[in-house]
Amino acid sequence: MKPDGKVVLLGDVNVGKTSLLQRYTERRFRDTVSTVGGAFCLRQWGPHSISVWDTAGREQFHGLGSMYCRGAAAVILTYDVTNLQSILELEDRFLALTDTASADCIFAIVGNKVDLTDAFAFLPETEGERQPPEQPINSLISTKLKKQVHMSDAIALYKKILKYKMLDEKNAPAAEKMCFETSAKTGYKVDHVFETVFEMVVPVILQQKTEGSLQTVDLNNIKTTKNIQSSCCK
Ligand SMILES: Nc1nc2c(ncn2[C@@H]2O[C@H](COP(=O)(O)OP(=O)(O)OP(=O)(O)O)[C@@H](O)[C@H]2O)c(=O)[nH]1
Ligand SMILES: [Mg+2]
Repeated sequence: MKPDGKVVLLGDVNVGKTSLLQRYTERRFRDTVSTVGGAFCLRQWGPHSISVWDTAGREQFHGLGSMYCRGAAAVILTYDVTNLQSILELEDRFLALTDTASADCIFAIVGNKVDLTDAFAFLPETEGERQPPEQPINSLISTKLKKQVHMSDAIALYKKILKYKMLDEKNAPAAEKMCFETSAKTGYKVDHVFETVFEMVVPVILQQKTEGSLQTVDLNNIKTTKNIQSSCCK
């Protein structure tokens, strides 16, 4: 059965796209291998089935990106908070791939690996979902790295995307709502990202369905016109 909508994860190699999807679907963090091509999983969201595509960040698969984005209802642009280049790449290399996405595509920007820089990434995401850590939170950050990308950088990128898409800031979802920091390793905010995106793609899916049914009507009209023409020409 064809899914009702499509969500695509895009971003540079090693930022943690596969780990984020794995954390969300399998509820765990485990070793990954660099993705080859792309893979998807299906998620049921209310009455809608949504395919979530994990794509390869490696340069050699770059050409496939726009194919995966075709008709996408949402794109999750992912970077690594400890790697400045990874957010620059989103603008330079990945944004253009979304030209094939749905006209009303939702954009989310996700800064992953926040466990490497911030103690809050070890806090349970929702009350009661996970046990708070027994050790002092600061001692959990084993290799504290310098945060190279801040939320303000992601918000600036989001605004650039709206400009690129020629969308009015007033009508688009607010940047503050669509920029996230996550940790696939601890699970911090991972559900929140996917659930926010799914919630927001429902109207896009409904719109796509309406357009689809309108197209069917158009096709029928074309058929009728052709029939009329052929009978005229007899
Ligand atoms: N500390 C930490 N490491 C992470 C996190 N997410 C992913 N990693 C690690 O980063 C590396 C790359 O993760 P992947 O999920 O394979 O990255 P990817 O974006 O899918 O990479 P490609 O498939 O090559 O495009 C792996 O060693 C992961 O264990 C995270 O939230 N925190
Ligand atoms: Mg991957």
